[in-house]
Amino acid sequence: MADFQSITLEIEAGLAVLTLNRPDRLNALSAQMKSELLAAVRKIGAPYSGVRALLITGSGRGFCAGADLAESAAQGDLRDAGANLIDSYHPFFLELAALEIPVVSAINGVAAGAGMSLAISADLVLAARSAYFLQAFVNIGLVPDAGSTFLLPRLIGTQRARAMMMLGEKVPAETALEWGLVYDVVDDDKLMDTARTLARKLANGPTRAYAGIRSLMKSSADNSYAEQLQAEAGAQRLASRTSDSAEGVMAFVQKRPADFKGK
Ligand code: T3D
Repeated sequence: MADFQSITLEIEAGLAVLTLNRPDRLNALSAQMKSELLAAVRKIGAPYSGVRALLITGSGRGFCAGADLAESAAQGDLRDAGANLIDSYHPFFLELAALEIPVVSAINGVAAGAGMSLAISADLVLAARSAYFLQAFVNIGLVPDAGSTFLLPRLIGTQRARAMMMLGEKVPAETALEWGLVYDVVDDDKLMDTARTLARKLANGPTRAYAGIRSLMKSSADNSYAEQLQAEAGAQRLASRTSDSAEGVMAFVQKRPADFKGK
């Protein structure tokens, strides 16, 4: 367990579990938490870290209530939210997006503001039945940030994204599932077991193929059809040369489960 104050990070057998840990503030993103998140994601993404999947969740009754508004208020007239984003949010969100391993988020309660941006930055978002999503920004006169205007319309379409962003209303987990914002919704008491099982499956899977899938899903947002076919061919060339691909094919022929090593 690494030595952090506002988060915890456990790494076991290739699975990293990162827990936001300021439950009395609904895990709001303080300066300290953001700097610890950056350190954690760098540790996870470091060469030879051995981490093959990341699970992100929150402690207590919230996933993350977004920016720590007590800190925002304390900045008073000197506050420049744009500078805050560039200095203390973007480095973390960019490193998270650049990870070459699958990321799962387990949404245990409210995911609001930049906390919602974090929730939907994951490849697979799993929500507890009592959880909800909130584009809280507009309620305090701000615009969505930390990637929400990029990710949200791509996940749920522009009309629903605009409604969430402009109305600032709670979207319950079941609605989020219907809209395609989350992969699945489970009973609250099953959330962490289900999330760990899912993340463990990914940690034991063909890691380099997952890296290729992450990269292709990103490039498909902007590429033409022809460019994306080309990107698929490039990624497939790399994947087909991995030991895991050789193992997958051999396991199929020998009618046994594949034993992927992430190489
Ligand atoms: O400058 C920049 O940093 C730019 C970046 C901006 C990114 C953003 O994320 S902007 C959006 C910031 N987030 C919000 O506006 C959400 C604020 N919170 C809420 O609207 C509500 O707390 C919730 C809807 C999330 C939950 O409501 P509820 O009724 O379940 O809980 P609560 O009683 O409001 O909150 C519980 C405690 O957590 C409470 O403290 P207390 O009274 O028990 O001492 C509350 O003040 C605290 N808390 C909740 N959210 C935040 C927070 N403390 C600091 N920052 C928060 N965001």
